[in-house]
Amino acid sequence: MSNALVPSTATASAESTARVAEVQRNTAETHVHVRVDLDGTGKAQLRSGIGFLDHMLDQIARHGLIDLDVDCEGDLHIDGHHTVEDIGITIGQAFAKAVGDKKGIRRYGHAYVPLDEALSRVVIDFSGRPGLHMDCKFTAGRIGELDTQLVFEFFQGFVNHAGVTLHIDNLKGFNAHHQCETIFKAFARAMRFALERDERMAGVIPSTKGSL
Ligand SMILES: [Mn+2]
Repeated sequence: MSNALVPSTATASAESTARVAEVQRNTAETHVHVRVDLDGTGKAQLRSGIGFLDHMLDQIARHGLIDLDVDCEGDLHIDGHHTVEDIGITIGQAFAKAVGDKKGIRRYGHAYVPLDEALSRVVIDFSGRPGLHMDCKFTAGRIGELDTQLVFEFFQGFVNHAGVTLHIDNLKGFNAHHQCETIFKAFARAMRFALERDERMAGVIPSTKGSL
């Protein structure tokens, strides 16, 4: 079969379908509700229970031009681990649902984002294959109420459930708030590019395999 790059006939309606998804994920540790609109305007309603995480999720919405609602009741009396990881998982599930069959998207995206002395590069592939490669040596163990080790857990959760390959490199930075913010902003920009529709690829799944 070599028809992977031939537009299929059933794409016209798929392309006008809203890329919106809602996921409710309940465990004994957390209850997470996520709603996402990949073609949004950057509006966010965020109640993760961790202030600095809300600030980071806001970057995803704002710089990804994604509408994002996140509501979490987590076991923060233990620590932030389950909350941060499960929010990553649930956002990943919502993205996988919203992006659908990936017809017409660019698939790959990358961005470099600075914030004063800090600089990060994020490269994403909506490949269908989970893979996280993250290199960031945070200069502090905590940023506000967020344990910086949990940034990795957030992205691991996202990657596993969104089915993406994600390379995150913090290239420079002294202030941990800046390091983290450049990562989330670059992640948002990279996703925006990867998820936007490429007019020259209308109705085409961007893979020689014919599926992603
Ligand atoms: Mn900030």
